[in-house]
Amino acid sequence: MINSQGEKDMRDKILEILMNNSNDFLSGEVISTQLGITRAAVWKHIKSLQGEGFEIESKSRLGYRLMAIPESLDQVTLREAIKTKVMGKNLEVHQTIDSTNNRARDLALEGADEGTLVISETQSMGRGRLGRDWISPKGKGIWMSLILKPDLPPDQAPRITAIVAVALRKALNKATGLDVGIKWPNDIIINAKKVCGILTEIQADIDRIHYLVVGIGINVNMLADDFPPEIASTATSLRIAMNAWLDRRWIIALVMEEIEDIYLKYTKNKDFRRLLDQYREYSVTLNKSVRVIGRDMNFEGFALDFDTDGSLLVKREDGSITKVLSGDVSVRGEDGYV
Ligand code: BTX
Repeated sequence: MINSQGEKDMRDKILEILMNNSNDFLSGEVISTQLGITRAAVWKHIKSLQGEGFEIESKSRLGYRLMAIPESLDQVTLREAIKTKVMGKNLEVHQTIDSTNNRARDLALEGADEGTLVISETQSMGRGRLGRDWISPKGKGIWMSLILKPDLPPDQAPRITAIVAVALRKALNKATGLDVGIKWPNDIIINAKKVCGILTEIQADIDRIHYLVVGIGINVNMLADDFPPEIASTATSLRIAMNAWLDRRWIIALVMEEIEDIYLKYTKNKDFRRLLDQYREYSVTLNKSVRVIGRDMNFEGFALDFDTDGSLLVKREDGSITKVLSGDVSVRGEDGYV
């Protein structure tokens, strides 16, 4: 049983060595010399990794060889999969946690770098906007939070949600080949159902963002009966849409690539208009009759356009235009969820 931090670090080092030499057998002696531990200790870690689901062939005189890694997410194998320079470079993987957004917030408060990523196999208190729950069944989705530190005033934070939405849409389209849309402000849609949600939380002064935690929940390998009845008709997963199981590591890597590309371009040239064009192109909200339901508003109108701060412009029956800020409202198409 591996329980101390030192033991965990050793487990990670042994796994790294095995991954970097997976074409050959590596003797217990070579590993033990490299790490300054006994061969018995190496053997104990190998047994424990096998218990976690790593397939490690063991041959007397030859040593150990890694044959296959388990589906469950793990810091070492995920680090290997993610090829980006900033996003996901610092990585924390948990088996279970209350909410990855909470952990990312704590890390940001401790000064974690931009691009730090927290992932968990399940969340006991995953949340959406306005105190809503986010269902996060173990091992079936991607529940993760990314720390960003854009040099922006806080009223422009919705732009970051829009940037991440555009990046997620692109990544999920690459992963599935399917039509993927964006429902303003924070849902990614396949077949008119929610496959992914974004929860942006912010820590800021009046004129400057300190950090943003962008929580991303992607339903990957859930089947229809993994969704509780109250969301069965509005939620879907990549597996349901594709009729195929997907590798979560690959999708996380794709998402990190797209966020890095789009976010870093934006922070360099600050050209939000170009980004809005892409947001408009894939929007399933625009040019539709919508119902705006907020804390202190409830009205019908026509979704006209997005403003340069990322808000939605809705034309009301009397011809007036109301600017709807994200965070305050849910927008429902008149014909159902989208
Ligand atoms: P939202 O408020 O737009 O959506 C929440 C609503 O979506 C719920 O009220 C429910 O109706 C529905 N819902 C709940 N779970 C799911 C699901 N798995 N799939 C589809 N629909 C669902 C969206 O908020 C933002 C969600 C962000 C989730 C990530 S996961 C990692 C990070 N940690 C955390 O606590 N939240 C974020």
